[in-house]
Amino acid sequence: ETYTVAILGATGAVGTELLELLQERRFPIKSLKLLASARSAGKHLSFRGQPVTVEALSQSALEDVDIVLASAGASVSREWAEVAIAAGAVVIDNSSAFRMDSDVPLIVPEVNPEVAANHRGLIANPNCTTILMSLALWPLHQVQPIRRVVVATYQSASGAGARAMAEVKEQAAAMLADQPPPTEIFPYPLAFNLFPHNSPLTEQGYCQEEMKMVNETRKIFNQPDLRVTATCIRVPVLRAHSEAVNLEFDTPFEPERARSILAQAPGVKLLEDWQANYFPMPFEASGQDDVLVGRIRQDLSHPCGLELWLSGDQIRKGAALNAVQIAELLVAKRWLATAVAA
Ligand code: A2P
Ligand code: 11C
Repeated sequence: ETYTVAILGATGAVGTELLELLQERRFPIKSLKLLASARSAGKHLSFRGQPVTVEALSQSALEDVDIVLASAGASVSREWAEVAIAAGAVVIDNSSAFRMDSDVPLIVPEVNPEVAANHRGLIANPNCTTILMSLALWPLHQVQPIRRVVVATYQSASGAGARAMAEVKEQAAAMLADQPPPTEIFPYPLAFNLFPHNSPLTEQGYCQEEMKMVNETRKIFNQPDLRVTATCIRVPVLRAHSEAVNLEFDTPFEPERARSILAQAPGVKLLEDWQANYFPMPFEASGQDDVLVGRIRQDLSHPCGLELWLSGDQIRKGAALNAVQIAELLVAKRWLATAVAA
C-alpha cells in the first residue's frame, strides 16, 4: 500500500530533512505534496530525482492527503491541523501546539509506541531535547526507576530554524571581519557566545523550553510525578544538541550496568574512549540517526546518582526522523485509521 504524504513547512530546516528521510527510508509514497508559505510557492525541490513544486498552504492543498508531516511552527499547526484532519488526514505535528493535550499521543517510537494506537487524527512529535534525552533514559528507567533528572542542555541554532542556522554563520563571518554581528532571528549574537534559551520565560523563572523537558518527559514516560529540572542553553553549534544529565535512583546504578544497557538500546550509540578522552560531540552526532551517549559515571556527590552526556542530531532524531518513524509505525501497525475511544 502507498500513501499521499504532505510535508507542511517543506522549505524549512526540518521540512528539508523530512523530504530527505522519506526518500532515504523508502517510505511508501504514492504522491508527495510540498507545502510552505506563499513566499515559497513555485519553488522546486527534488524528490527521488524528480522536481516537485512547492505549493502555498491552503484548504484545497490538504485534500486527499493520508499523512501530513507538519513542521511550520505552532501557530500554523494551530490554524491548519484540524483542517487537515477534517479532510481525512492523520497529522504528525512537530510543533508544541498540541503536545500536552490529553487526547493527543506524544510519541517516541523507541519508548511508547503503543500509545500511538489511539488517536483522533493527531499525533505529536516531542521537543527535540526531550526526544534525545528520553532515548538514553528510558532503557535505564525500565531496569531501575529514575526518581529525579537534573539536565543542562547545549542547544544548536537549528532548533530555531533554517534562518537561524544561516544567521549564526553570518554572525561568525561578521565577527571574524570585525563587523557587528546581525541579530534578526536570535536576540543576541550566538557566534562566539552562548545564552539561556530564547523561548519565553514562565512565572517560575523557567523558560518554555525547560518546561517542555519537564512536562513532555513525564507524559512520554507516563510518570506524572517524575522530578525533572532543566537549564537550557543555546550554543553556537549548527545542528546537534548536547545534554549533561544527572540521574537519581532509589538504589545505586552501576555505571558498567548502565553502559551495557545503553550499548544495546535502540536509537542509542554508546561512544566512550576514556583513554583518549573521546566522547559524544555535536560535530559527530550531526547527520547521524543515533543519539550518542557517553561519559557514564558514578555521581560522586550521591550514592544513587549517575552522570551521563549525550549529543544527538536535532533535525534528525530530534525532529524529522522521529516524525517519519511515527509515520512508519502507523503504517506498519495499521494505525492510520483514527481510532479514539469516545
Ligand atoms: P517558507 O520557507 O515559505 O517561509 P524553519 O523551521 O526552518 O524556520 O521553517 C519553517 C517552515 O514553515 C518553512 O517551510 C516555512 O515556509 C513554513 N511556514 C512558515 N510560515 C508559514 C505559513 N504561514 N504557512 C505555511 N508555511 C509556513
Ligand atoms: C530549540 N527545541 O532547540 C527548540 C526548538 O517545541 O518544537 C523546537 C521547539 C519545539 O530551540
